[in-house]
Amino acid sequence: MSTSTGSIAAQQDLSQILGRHFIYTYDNGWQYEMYVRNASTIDYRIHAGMVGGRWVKGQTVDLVELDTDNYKISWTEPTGSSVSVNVMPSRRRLHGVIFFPQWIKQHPERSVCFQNEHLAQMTAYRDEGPTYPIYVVSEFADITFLEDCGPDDDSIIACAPDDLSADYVTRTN
Ligand code: FER
Repeated sequence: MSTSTGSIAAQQDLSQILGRHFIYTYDNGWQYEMYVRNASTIDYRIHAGMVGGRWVKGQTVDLVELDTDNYKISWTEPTGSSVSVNVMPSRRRLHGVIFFPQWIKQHPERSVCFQNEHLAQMTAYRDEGPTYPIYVVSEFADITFLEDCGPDDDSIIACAPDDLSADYVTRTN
């Protein structure tokens, strides 16, 4: 997806986002956790919200540095959902836009699983639809926990959200 050639694109410094693991709560109450494994891959868990309980490893993403302390991570899920998240790690803020296909709005529980083990089911739901109208959720979030785990660590996101201790998501730093 690297098609631009301008000076900002040529000077990408991803050092402040690569390997970062963070827990955040959107202003609508939805709580998420993301681990930036490397420049093209994230793992994540969803702790609360419309599709709370869902988790994913090895999702391919597009990651760019927009400016100082401002990274944009964008991808499309096997479900047909598209997501674009701006992360400001030092500012401890984030903004996400999620574009849900209509079938997830109607049946959110269908996407609540460890997606890696249900890829054929997810793409079947995606292709069955309905896709439209797209349900767009645009929200700011506070990053409540942030740590540097280094790259490609499989132990960071390794179990379902429900299998974590109660204080896992309430830790702050
Ligand atoms: C996020 C917003 C949405 C995020 C993931 C999603 C890991 C995924 C949504 C879905 O597929 O249901 O901030 O971060």
